[in-house]
Amino acid sequence: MTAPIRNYDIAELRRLDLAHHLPAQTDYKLQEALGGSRIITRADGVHIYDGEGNAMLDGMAGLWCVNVGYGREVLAKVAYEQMLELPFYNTFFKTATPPPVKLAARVASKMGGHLTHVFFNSSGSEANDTVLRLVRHYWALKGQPQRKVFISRWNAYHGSTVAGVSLGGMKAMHEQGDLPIPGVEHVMQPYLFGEAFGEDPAVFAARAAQAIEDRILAVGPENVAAFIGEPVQGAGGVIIPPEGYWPAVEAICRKYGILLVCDEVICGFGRLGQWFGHQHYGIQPDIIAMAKGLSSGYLPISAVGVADHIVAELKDKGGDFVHGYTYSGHPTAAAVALANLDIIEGEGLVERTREDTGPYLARALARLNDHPLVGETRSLGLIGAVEIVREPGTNLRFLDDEGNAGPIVRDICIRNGLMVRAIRDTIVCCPPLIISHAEIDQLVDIIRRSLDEAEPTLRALKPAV
Ligand code: PXG
Repeated sequence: MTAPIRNYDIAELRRLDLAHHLPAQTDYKLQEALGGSRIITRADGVHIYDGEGNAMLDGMAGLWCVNVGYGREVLAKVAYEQMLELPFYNTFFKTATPPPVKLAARVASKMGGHLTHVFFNSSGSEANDTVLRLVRHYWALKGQPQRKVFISRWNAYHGSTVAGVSLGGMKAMHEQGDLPIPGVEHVMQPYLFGEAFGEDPAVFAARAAQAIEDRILAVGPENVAAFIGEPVQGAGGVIIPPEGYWPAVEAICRKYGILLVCDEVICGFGRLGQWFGHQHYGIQPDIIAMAKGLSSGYLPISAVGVADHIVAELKDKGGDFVHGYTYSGHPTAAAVALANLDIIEGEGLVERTREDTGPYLARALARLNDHPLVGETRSLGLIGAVEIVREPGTNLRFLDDEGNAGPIVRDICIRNGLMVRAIRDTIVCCPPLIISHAEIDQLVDIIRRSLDEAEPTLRALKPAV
């Protein structure tokens, strides 16, 4: 069902936006120059609508999160009913409410293996703060308090809080706020196209995993608490590691008794065609962080899945885990998340992504490989990327500074009715899991048309050689 269409005074909203609002991850000078933010007023299915009434295919599922698509009346009803019964109560000091308890059990059944328990938070960043505190607390309980170091990857994204930015590997984010905090080490990412063009994938997978072992040895294995990684790096540019990488990383963690943490904030809840991304790679993390698809973004909620052996240590040693947020296990958010999981399960969206729409997207994107601006297309499940290059068959970018072409193509895509993200010179997509074949074709056709339109501008950028 579509929400009633309200008439907004968009000019006034943009004026207020400039006068009072600091939107997230925004250049405020540019916001001013553009006369305010783009105002999205409503959405339905896989489409979003802006204040001028323009419809756009939402190739990003909001911000990698609206897995079940927009306009799900049942989620609104569940929130309404829960708010009337118990809008809020906390989970501090040995208290709980029904929705988070039921949701913990439900999430545990999807995680499987030795991941049996769940700690709730409201965002992916908060989940990773919980990860950092939980892991260090665990090692202290184990009598190894010196095990503090997290190993992560350059270009990883783990959030925007102090722990999230520190664990993440975004240099531009590190530069603001004197981060990372001590005790985080970054190693190379498994980005074959960008960093090892032409190298044999198996050799590269082994080399990228070896970089982790080398760093463990440099830091001293007795000081390393955990390795953290997204199964597929999302905000880093949809970096899909080559086959063999994850099993090798898991083996290295086991060899040195280091905890393996998977950040499933994007990869969870069907995105890669399994309930969780690590299940696609056949590995068994000790901790996972999840958010986004847990509620399909209808309300903010995130969770940390924890292995039984960690929980056993907490239960054995006792003492408060002095950590938690007011909204940990928020009953309304948890109730909506449960109903969201009912939809994902009831509509078979995980299997559909794995067996039908995921392969369909891969084939559709592959049709772009003959385009003179395309260096590579790749996807796994319903997350994909198109690499923009100056010469086909290479990974040469426009100008020496990577990052000029992506935003140009992205802006044309948006004008042509497709919301996508540009990450440097990579166009990425992550549509709602309900997307149809025809809409996938449309998504890819708009990218092609936009590349065609952008080509003269991009060729004009080409540096004189
Ligand atoms: N981990 C991963 C893997 C993420 O993708 C977070 C943690 C943090 O979640 P919260 O809910 O705190 O935002 C994310 C979030 C982008 C972009 O530019 C990506 C995210 C958030 C905002 C922008 O692609 N991912």
